[in-house]
Amino acid sequence: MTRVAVIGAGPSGLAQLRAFQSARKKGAKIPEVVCFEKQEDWGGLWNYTWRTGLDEHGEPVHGSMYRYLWSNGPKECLEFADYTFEEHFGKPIASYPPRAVLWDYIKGRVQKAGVRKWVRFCTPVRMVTYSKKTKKFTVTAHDRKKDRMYAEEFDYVVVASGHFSTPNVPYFDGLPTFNGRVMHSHDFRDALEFKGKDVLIVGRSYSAEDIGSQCWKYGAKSVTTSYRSKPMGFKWPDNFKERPLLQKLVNRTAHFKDGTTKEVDAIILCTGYLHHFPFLTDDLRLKTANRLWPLGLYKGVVWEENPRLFYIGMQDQFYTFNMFDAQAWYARDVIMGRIKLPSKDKMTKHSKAWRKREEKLADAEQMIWYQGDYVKELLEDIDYPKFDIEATNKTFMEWEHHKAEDIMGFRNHAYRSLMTGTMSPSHHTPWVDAMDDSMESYLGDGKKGQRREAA
Ligand code: FAD
Ligand code: NA7
Repeated sequence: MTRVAVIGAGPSGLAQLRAFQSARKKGAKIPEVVCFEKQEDWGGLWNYTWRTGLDEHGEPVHGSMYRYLWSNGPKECLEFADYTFEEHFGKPIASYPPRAVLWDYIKGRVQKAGVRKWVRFCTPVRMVTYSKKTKKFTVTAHDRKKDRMYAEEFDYVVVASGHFSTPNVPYFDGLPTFNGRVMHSHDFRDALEFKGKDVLIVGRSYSAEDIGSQCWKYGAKSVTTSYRSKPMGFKWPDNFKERPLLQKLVNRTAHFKDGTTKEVDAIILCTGYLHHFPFLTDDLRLKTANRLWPLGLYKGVVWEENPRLFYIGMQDQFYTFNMFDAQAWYARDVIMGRIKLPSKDKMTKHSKAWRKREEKLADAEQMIWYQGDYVKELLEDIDYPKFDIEATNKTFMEWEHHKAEDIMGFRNHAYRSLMTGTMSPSHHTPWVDAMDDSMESYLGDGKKGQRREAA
């Protein structure tokens, strides 16, 4: 029997499990699927952990999510086309759910699909090798509960191990002797740690924006962000400033490129992540920065050097869950022989054309339309329920405009579901006042767990 190994049970790996289960439900004979997951539960980054550094087994902690994290884009743009928020929660819900609500939603679909038995939890993959002779992969995994290492053969491998887990940590003069807290965003967990403090954030992308906003919301005395390329340019509150790149620290004084200085108590390096696959040999390993079109992946999914290997979710992301679905359905159909791949040359030419277009993108709006076109192309070849990409892009545009209008208020907006047509209700409490990020509070009537109780 054909065997498929899926590495990771986050949204991308779970999309792969659901893709196979959906084919089986429609009567197809599917391969044996084994999913290796190093954590003890599924959901990937959405499965929050308080741990930092190493986990209970001595493995690097995968989680980069933090308490009070609310979706940074409208949920309408990531909704599964085959399992809506309304189906899961039994009613329409507001548009920017906190982490626990999204985790519950992700889990709901795979629980319904009955695929948990395909997952081997607490089992990190240590090594994957490919034999040209047998045309098989050998996957070596470590069952941490039994403390047993073993190897098994597979015909196909799907890498869905995520790429927002291994921190990219630059050096700045004075860091080794700075006697306040220094951390990377990967290790950030609770903004209340910074209440009353002067916080310096390095970076200008999503982590910098959101962690900076969180620290402000939970009572930091001041937030200073420092950018390498250009400022984020939002209308920030008075005690929130943007400065050009940090040059050095002298004791607690941060010196910036424009000659200004600021005394700070803590530094959070929101400087992004590395694509890191310590379990893959050179011939199988994707090497890329965080960008919309990594090279070497036909249709953003198929490893051109060896089309028995697939990667899901390796792009920088505007689209997330439903893009991972489209990718997983595509990988499934290649594996099941429903999609015939062109020659290697044709695949590489196709990827290079997408890359050329990617290099010309000038702003976030163009990037969203580009990624929408990419998802649209995948949808043409698969039986994932079609959804309106243009309308999804337009919702992303509204999101961008709402952020530009009010960075601390954009999450108060509501959007229409692109899957059901239902208009989402407004949330009961403005985001700046909503201190409790629990599912109970979010789905409730707003009378419990807000500012006065939490502060
Ligand atoms: P992950 O969620 O990272 O899951 C990968 C899985 O692989 C993990 O379970 C991990 O344990 C497992 N794994 C890794 N290595 C191994 C191994 N060797 N062996 C076995 N298992 C392994 N997206 C949104 O749509 N909205 C948001 O609001 C949003 N906020 C974000 C906030 C933060 C702080 C971060 C870091 C990301 C955010 N994202 C958001 C993007 C996020 O990347 C996706 O939502 C999604 O989690 C990606 O899914 P994934 O399965 O590709 O990767
Ligand atoms: P991103 O989006 O990859 O951004 C990384 C940021 O780090 C970006 O602003 C970079 O600056 C900055 N960076 C990287 N290296 C340096 C150095 N050496 N000096 C200064 N600044 C640097 O990662 P995020 O963590 O923000 O977002 C990842 C995901 O988490 C995302 O999907 C969100 O949904 C949540 P640049 O912009 O290139 O000047």
